[in-house]
Amino acid sequence: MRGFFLLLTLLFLQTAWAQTPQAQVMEAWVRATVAGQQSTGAFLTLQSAVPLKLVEVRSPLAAAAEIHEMRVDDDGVMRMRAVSWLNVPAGKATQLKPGGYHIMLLELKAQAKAGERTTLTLVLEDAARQRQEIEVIAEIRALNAPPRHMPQQ
Ligand SMILES: [Cu+2]
Repeated sequence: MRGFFLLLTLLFLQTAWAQTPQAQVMEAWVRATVAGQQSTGAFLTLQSAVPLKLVEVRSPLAAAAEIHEMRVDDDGVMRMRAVSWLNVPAGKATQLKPGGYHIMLLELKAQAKAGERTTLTLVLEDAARQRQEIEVIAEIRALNAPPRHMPQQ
């Protein structure tokens, strides 16, 4: 009986926590890799009622992760480079997608196989520098799989 009440209390706490999210994460996915590949991209859409910064990402799939931007260099070549954070403006969707901002999973611990799942933990910071962590499940999709919301040809 005592254990039962403890369980109820834990469930209640978890619900209370889940009801006060500042940010929502949608459409999280990770690009599948071939054997031996060291890194891959992770993509998602973030939406928040208040301005936030995405400051850190972790995944059990990778020993390290970075936030990357795509930028055309002086020589006209598009390159990606790490940034310290990504602004998530209030009230509009911030998309991380192939060819744009993305999460780079580095030093992969295993092959990312299409159809499997992994988790991404996002660390977000608000204007008062309070941090929150959001854990999402990300589907691993084939190398050439189009995003789900794109029309199929
Ligand atoms: Cu990258």
